[in-house]
Amino acid sequence: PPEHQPYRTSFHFQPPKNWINDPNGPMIYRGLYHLLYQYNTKGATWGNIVWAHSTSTDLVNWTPHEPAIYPSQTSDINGCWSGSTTILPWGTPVILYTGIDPQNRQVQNMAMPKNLSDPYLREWVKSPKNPLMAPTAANQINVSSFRDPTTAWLGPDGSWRLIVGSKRYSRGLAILYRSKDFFHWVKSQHPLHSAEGTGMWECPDFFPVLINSKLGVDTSTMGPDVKYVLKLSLDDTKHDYYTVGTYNIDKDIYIPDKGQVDGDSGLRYDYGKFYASKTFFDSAKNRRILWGWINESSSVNDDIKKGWAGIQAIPRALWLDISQKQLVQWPIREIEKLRGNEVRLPKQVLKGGFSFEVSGVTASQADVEVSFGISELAKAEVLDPSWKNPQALCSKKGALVDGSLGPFGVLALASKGMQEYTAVFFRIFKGHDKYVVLMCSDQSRSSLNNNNDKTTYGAFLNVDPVREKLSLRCLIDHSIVESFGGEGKVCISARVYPTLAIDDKAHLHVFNNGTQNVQITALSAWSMKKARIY
Ligand code: DQQ
Repeated sequence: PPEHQPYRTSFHFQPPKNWINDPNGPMIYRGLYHLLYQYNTKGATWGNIVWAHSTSTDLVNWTPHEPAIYPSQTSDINGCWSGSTTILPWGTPVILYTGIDPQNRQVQNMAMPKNLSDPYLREWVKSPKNPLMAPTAANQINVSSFRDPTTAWLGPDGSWRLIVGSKRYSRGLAILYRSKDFFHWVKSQHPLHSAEGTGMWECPDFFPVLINSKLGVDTSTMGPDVKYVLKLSLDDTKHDYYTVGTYNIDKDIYIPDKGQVDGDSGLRYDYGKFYASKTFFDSAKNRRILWGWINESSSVNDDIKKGWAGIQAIPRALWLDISQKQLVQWPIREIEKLRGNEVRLPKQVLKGGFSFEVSGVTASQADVEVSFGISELAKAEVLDPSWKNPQALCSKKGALVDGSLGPFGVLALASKGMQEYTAVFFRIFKGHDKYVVLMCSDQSRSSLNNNNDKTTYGAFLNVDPVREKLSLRCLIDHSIVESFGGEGKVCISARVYPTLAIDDKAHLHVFNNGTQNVQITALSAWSMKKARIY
């Protein structure tokens, strides 16, 4: 085996080597989960893209297969880019993906399984009718901004619909197509949705979510008990943002609800590194599952040295919050199978200015859940009305900046002498009519190696600390800290590359750098076992 690699993860999805990016066409077929993804067969940077393929019975352990799709036709000879699967009503999966043609135009192609009785769906046959959708002079589609078809949904009129990401000048577009037979696709006059100033929309995702339920529904489900989510990956800023709204099937348009914001200042799936994500409906467990690509924060040179780049986030179940204003995400329950010995601490007061080590877990490979209760709310620092940008506020008030209520939280991947650590924490402010909770992931001291991007991330968390406990879960896996605040209302994923806090030299602490005491109402930490990924 190659020399020991401290940054390879143990329970996140990653192939043995090379570059990976977007998750493509996730699905469940005959009880097997399929993950396909953008993969460079030749190196640790983007290029030579094929659809690599793995399957799993539990979304935790994976079996690799040969690439499912690779350039082989005129319509994809310069690349097989992102796309989705649709399960047809009689159970047949169909892939639609973006091909790059000889003129470097982006076109949409189809592939079908060669042998439906192979549960692994190892071989795929491309349609001789490809491309099924192409930019032409008549349809005025931008030839280099036309990609990433979604899962199709079936309307009450018997026509299939899907969207393809695009832009016109700086207006982001979700171009809508309709088809009666899945082969002949006709572009609609109107996009499903568009927004000025947002730039190219990559990897759109459009799906229904149930009101007042954590269960997921098939993409074609309609009716009074669903709302819709439109997710877009903004090429300009590399963030996945979404809005919640309604789908007017008669006009075939999506309308974000009042108060929902299109673009980068809108809601995000994840306020750290997380891009080009995609959901699918898990018909075996009636849930909607989100996959997202998490890129490196290291330099390209370091990526080439280590021979790989990119991992997939732990799959997350996702549903509509009871407020109907945002989504909630939680790591799939199956990941808890990897939990080993548990360290559980009794309820206790965490005094202002104090911290302690949580010992007895493999801190480089752990799952930590902690919840805080706050009684001295009146002592909260007043929120300056100009502090509107949570990420900027987290950078300004990092883990070492004392406050009143907070910063308190977790120090992950900490070295013995505290030269390195990643701090995930809360601060509570007094807003003008309510308390405001800020959640931060501060990477500024995560590594002594300054070639890494150590940007601090942050978000406001919609939890009322008067009535609710403030919970934090961190999935720590060598070079990633994936954090969930408020039981999944805010997610922040950070890539970090400690030089000292590696393997058994990593430590885990709980800290409170505020002047006020807080209560730890529960704390459990588990050593995580290694998943079988390849
Ligand atoms: N990655 C794919 C494109 C997509 C982009 C190419 C998003 O299809 O727009 O690898 O990361």
